[in-house]
Amino acid sequence: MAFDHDTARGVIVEQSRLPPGQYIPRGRPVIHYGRVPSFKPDTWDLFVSGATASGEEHRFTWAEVERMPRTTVIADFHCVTKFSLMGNEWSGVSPADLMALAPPDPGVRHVMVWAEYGYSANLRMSDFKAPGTLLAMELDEKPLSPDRGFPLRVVVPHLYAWKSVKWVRGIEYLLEDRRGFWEERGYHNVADPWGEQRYSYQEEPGEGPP
Ligand SMILES: Nc1nc2c(c(=O)[nH]1)N[C@H]1C(S)=C(S)[C@@H](COP(=O)(O)O)O[C@H]1N2
Ligand SMILES: [Mo]
Repeated sequence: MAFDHDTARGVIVEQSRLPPGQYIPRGRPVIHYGRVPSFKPDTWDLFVSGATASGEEHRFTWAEVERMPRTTVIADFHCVTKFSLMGNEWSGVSPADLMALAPPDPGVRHVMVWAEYGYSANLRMSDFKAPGTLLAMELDEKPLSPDRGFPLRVVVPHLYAWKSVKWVRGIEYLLEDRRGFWEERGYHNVADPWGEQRYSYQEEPGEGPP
């Protein structure tokens, strides 16, 4: 994971490199499990739940999320099925800015990212807070398309792309790690593409929940 802060452009830029076993496909594949949800701005909200500092759940309307500070990240994106999408410009809310509005309990070490229809992915707090991680609203200076996660998705460019949850609806702070949707179905709990951490049978002690 190598990210630089380009202060002249005000963006965070990842050093572009193809991880082992990955290739650059023709076109720009879109992948997800299930249907594309529709966005209903009047009822949509983003929750921050679990082990919050106050013990209360936080909820933000779409208008409130739109007013949060913006960060831009330029980074590649690696799917475990071996294609990589290089040089994506994501813009949205950094986890640090969201956590300032909805602080976690000091004991929080993991998060579960929740999407429409119950899709989820767990992240170590260190990966959630990493410089390239974003709650993105835009890709390449345009609002996300519906199939890429409109209105809001997480991007974790330094991990395999199933961790980059589309159609995000909430962040759950965890005191103990728990497996998300693909992590429960045989995929690696950490998912570092540089270490080819593809499957759960590759996990070393300490890399997954007991
Ligand atoms: N909500 C949700 N997010 C998801 C998925 C999904 O099935 N549901 N699939 C993941 C997988 S496996 C990949 S490779 C990326 C694909 O992102 P893209 O369609 O923008 O290329 O989204 C991830 N985020
Ligand atoms: Mo994927």
